[in-house]
Amino acid sequence: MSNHLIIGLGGTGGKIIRALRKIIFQEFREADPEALDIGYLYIDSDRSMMKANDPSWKILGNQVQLGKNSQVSIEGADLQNYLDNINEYPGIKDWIGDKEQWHHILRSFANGAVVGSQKRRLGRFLLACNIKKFINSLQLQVNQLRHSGNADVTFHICCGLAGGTGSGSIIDILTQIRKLYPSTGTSYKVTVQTPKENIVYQNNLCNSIKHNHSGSHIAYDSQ
Ligand SMILES: Nc1nc2c(ncn2[C@@H]2O[C@H](COP(=O)(O)OP(=O)(O)OP(=O)(O)O)[C@@H](O)[C@H]2O)c(=O)[nH]1
Ligand SMILES: [Mg+2]
Repeated sequence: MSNHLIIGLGGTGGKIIRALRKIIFQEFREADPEALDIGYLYIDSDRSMMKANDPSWKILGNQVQLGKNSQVSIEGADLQNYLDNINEYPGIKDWIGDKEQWHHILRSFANGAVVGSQKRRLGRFLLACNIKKFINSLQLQVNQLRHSGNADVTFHICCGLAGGTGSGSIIDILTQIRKLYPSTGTSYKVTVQTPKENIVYQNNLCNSIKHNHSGSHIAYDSQ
């Protein structure tokens, strides 16, 4: 079987991975059957679905939660420091926008962790601040899949479009994957889960994905 890496962004991405792992468990009676060459990467600024004993990942009395190597928390820490020294971050500087506006946004989190909060640019910012962590985890997953001897990997990227984390990070995630794995043997599938009412916005994002990345895309009706 060919290699597949399922990448879930934000809460919706995590829920898609969780549903897939439950279906696999129901079929095979184990979470990671040897017959399937599937890796997972769940990236979120909200860690509530990442706990080892989270009951929502249970099926037929068994826990199918992801291992730590499959989880990338991009919760924000010290974002103000990035803003104060923005010239040191050329990869962020050009799109981050008005520092004053950010001041108000970050203040709303007080001393708590900064999560995407349905703000796409914040989701992008959070990924940018954690990009090395993401790249390390991505490479680890791809290397593990390639141990089978087959170098080809299909990347499946899943997320919702109305949140901050998933829709804010999807373009950069695709770009990083294409940069790291440019070989022609590598293919991409972007699974965007969105209700029908969002069709206009969905199309805008999909066009953006098509123009910037030649990977295929499947739109889902979540209803
Ligand atoms: N109507 C609609 N709701 C959505 C869509 N995508 C996500 N949602 C809802 O928006 C909320 C946030 O969705 P998440 O998938 O958790 O968003 P996220 O990518 O994690 O981003 P944040 O939570 O904002 O950081 C949830 O209540 C979702 O059900 C969408 O495309 N359409
Ligand atoms: Mg969320």
